[in-house]
Amino acid sequence: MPTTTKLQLWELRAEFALRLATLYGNEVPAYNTLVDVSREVNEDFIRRNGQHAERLGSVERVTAERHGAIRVGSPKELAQVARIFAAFGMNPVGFYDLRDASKSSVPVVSTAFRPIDEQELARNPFRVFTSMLAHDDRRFFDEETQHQLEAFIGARTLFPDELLDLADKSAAEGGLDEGEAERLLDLATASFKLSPTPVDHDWYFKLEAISAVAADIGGVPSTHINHLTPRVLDIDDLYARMQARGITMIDEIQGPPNWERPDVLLRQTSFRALAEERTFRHADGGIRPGSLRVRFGEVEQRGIALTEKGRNLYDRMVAEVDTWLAASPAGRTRAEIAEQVWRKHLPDTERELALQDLAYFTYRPANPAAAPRTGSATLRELVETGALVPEPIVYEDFLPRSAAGIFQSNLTDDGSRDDGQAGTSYDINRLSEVLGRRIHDPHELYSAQRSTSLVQAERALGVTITDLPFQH
Ligand code: OOG
Ligand code: NI
Repeated sequence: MPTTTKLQLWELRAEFALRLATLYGNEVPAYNTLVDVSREVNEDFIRRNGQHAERLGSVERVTAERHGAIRVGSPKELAQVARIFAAFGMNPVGFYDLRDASKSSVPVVSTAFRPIDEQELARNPFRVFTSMLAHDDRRFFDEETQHQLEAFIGARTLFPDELLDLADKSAAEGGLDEGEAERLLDLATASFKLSPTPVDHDWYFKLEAISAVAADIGGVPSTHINHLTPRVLDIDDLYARMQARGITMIDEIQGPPNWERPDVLLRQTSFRALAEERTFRHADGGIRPGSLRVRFGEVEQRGIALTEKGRNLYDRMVAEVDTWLAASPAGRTRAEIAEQVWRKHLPDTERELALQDLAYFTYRPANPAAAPRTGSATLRELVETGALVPEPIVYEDFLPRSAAGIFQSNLTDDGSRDDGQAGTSYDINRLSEVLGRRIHDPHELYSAQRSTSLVQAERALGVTITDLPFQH
């Protein structure tokens, strides 16, 4: 019998990410510039920082690392997307409500599909931020528009049955043989390609007046990658280099400020991509060329994942920056204020972030001779004597406020919303039902990783850790 090689989920995922990058680079050439500049930034950072540069991920991982963003129109489409990503070992994690995180009109709720276990993340961390249009939210859409959206979106097929069947098979069997893998990759990549089908002019611009995001989702007959985001080790350097090349970046880097202390969570920035040519079908029956400008280039720098306690502190600091900024004389920037607020509240070492239960770490037994002989010890003792070394866990998720900021700063127009109306209520459970699978809570994933490492550490050192600042 001929033997065929089976491709594992992570191999399929890595290949899928590469094919999407090729596709997107052909469609949006500025993306290739961004990738080149990101590579230069990372190489220089590694040259300057040596081994320490790999503290938050190996050079191989960071160089290959991307996140994508896609947008779909209905619960049915979102459930199909979940089946496709499962074929690549990507599971839904986290719930983001961008309707409330933004003052302009961004009528979507989102999750991210990504690998969830440590080994899978290390092999290839490809993740895709996935948004679903809240077409039934009365703050944005009146009853007539809701029904028109349902009819338009209900009539289209984003993903062929063959793709969905192959995807289910890959997920069930943990991969596919070469021939089927090739077919899966072809079909999956093609479904995110920009469609040449003419766009219905009046329908598209009716939606655009309400929300450019709604038009991008519900005004066209297919879906496409909105952006692909490389990871850099120094986003301030990237920002400066892109501007030096004449590319206008958005005003601010979203997320935590620049400082020399440990980086936490996620810093992101973006630029508007050029207008792209599309053809439009007009009310007079004519088909004529025009252009749309909906895609953008984004880049990010990842830091350490914050615990719930750390995240609450982060949210309080963001609020403090807002208040302070509003009361400040013109000319003071958010970044300057943020840096001061951060210095006031956040400890300056990884060790204190770990011991005060502000950020997630795993604990590596390093020097068993330093461990106490008494059979029990506090985490602080073990870390301070060098018996255990905390290693940071990278933040693998997103930030709703930054996501809203990115959406918003790349729109030409705020659109319209009527906050006098009640919104449709969505939460992680309702979206899990839509997906037909449970959306993981990011905190549970990070904290399980920390617990596992502590259990192993206790065993390796032969001690029980008392006084843990958190449950495990
Ligand atoms: C998603 C925007 C959010 C991020 O990195 O926070 C996002 C979109 O534009 O569809 O990608
Ligand atoms: Ni993004």
